[in-house]
Amino acid sequence: MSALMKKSIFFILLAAFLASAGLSAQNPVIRDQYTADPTARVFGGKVWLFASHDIISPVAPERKWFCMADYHVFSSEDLMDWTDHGVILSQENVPWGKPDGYSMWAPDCVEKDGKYYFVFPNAPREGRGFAIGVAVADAPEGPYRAYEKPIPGIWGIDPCVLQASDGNTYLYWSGMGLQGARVKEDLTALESAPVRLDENLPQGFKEGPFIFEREGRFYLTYPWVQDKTETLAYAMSDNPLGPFEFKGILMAQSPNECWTNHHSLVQYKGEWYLFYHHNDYSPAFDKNRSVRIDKVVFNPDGTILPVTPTFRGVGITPARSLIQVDRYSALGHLDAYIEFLDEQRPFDGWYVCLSRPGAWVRYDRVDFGEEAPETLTFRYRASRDCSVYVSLGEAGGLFDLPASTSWKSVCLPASLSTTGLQDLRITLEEGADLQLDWVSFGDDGPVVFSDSSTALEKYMVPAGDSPARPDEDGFVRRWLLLEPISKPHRTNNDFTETYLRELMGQNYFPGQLSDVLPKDGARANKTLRWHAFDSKLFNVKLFRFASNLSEDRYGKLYWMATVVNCETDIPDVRLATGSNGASMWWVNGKEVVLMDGDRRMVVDDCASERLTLKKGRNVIWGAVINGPGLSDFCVRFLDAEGKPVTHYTITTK
Ligand code: FUB
Repeated sequence: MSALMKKSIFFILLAAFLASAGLSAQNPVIRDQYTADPTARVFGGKVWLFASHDIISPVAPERKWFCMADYHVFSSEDLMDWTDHGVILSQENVPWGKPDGYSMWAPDCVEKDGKYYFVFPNAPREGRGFAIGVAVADAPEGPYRAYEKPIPGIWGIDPCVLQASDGNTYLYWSGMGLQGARVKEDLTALESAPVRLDENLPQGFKEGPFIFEREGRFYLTYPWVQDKTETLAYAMSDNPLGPFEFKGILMAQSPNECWTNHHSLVQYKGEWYLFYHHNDYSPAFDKNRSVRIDKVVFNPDGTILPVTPTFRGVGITPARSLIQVDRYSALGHLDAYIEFLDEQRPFDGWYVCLSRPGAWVRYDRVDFGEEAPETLTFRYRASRDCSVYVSLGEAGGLFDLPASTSWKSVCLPASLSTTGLQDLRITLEEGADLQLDWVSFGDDGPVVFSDSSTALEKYMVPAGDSPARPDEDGFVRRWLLLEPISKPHRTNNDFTETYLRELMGQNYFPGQLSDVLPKDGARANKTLRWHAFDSKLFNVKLFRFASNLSEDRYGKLYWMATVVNCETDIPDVRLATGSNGASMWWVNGKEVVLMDGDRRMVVDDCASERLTLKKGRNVIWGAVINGPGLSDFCVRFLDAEGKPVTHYTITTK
């Protein structure tokens, strides 16, 4: 081991990649766009989240008001991993709505006889204020078609539908107080005159009614301004249209004065959850909000215990994932606080700062499974050497973190006899101003890297939780990379077309070229793992990736994959590639580019035939082989005029 290597202590990125990142139901739950006014419904065993989609006004950004042009829907089977099914309805597709009204406020959705009825308020072409419309689909994710006309006789916002046990369907909304009426099952018309629901309730502005039935009783829950901003309050009745008796506050007003709150309650897998919103990603502008989830507990008499909003949210976090301790369950005292990693890029998330000895952060419900971990990786920054004590139930240990003014990941041996479900607590023992981005437990033993190998951070970083976008030149920078396979070659002249087809046609791992990608950190075979990266450069530096793993970096075959997600079909595009050395590329299972010979990395060196990127997921696979010398690649899509295609997102699942 070189002197440099001895000096370096376990500089590592990799242990963190052993984990499958992103699986954790921390708040907010949607981390790449604003979401508000959540209505959660259970269809087909999954939770479907119908939400408003807050944006900054594209026409008058200085107008600080609500602005929404469309709706997305999200689904989850575990409330932890959410799939964004994309836009289900936009303002241009509502025949009766203003195509530039930007008023697609709080929605709801219900199912009846295999049809999904999506109910939403919108600004009508004629007149002022809001009408309430309906769009229908055969599946919760759409496609939805809006009715020609809004529901007659309603002016208002915040529709909520109840399919009651009495066999009737009821619609509730706000506008001139909270109102409710019986409606037809297909929501085309009211079947009874609207009644006021709030007449017996305490004074104060109310909106956003959400009504549900539980054990024969009806709960009218609603945002209510008791003091300055909206609390969530509730009332109960034996009748779906009341009269309702006020019961109390379900969630207090927010301390940072986000003026609105809006919510729904849902029972899923035996537990009750409150979906609500807060302006986590937009502290300076409270009309850009984000959905959160916390648990709800009912008292034996049917009343509801007040819900405390948390960052930690619901669900269990695997110990071997990136544990975002800034989404804490509790903080030690005022010497611990959170900050954005980058204020200009709020969706990158936060770090927690332990500013003085004694400051601590606690993160509950970490699952270690049956095996105690062998390593603990910290991603951190600190201007002084720090020591932290990590406790997990009975187990605990002291960890030294050397000063580092830039973000760095350090993997340390951890002899913590910890299994099962534990609450994690990290206390600063020595040092000051320790900033922690995440921690992650692992199994493979710490890997010692030389200082130069830490330079990988200059080229690529672990893929973020939120979907990525191509860069402004259209280059795809998010990739799953398989640790390189040894294929010694003294020269690159061997890379003929026949040789490449034979080499890359062999089977190296299960699921090769398949539509389903391996998880970040998953093993491809006994020795090699997959890692999801965001490249800092347009060209992905495979050589750096290899040299970070071992000194042996020549004569390697690399496999890579990514997913391009399109909102609509994108026809007439070419996959343009460059690589050092030879490579092959596949789109949706079909070979589209083969680059043979002794190549240098040249942008758009080869391009595929014209192809269509289909609406939804498009899976791209690649394989690059190199003998002596550096290795890298770049990939982008070009349109019919040769311009980069940039209107899609990139994920690795
Ligand atoms: O999202 C716009 C409006 O803010 C909703 O309709 C209200 O309930 C409030 O959350």
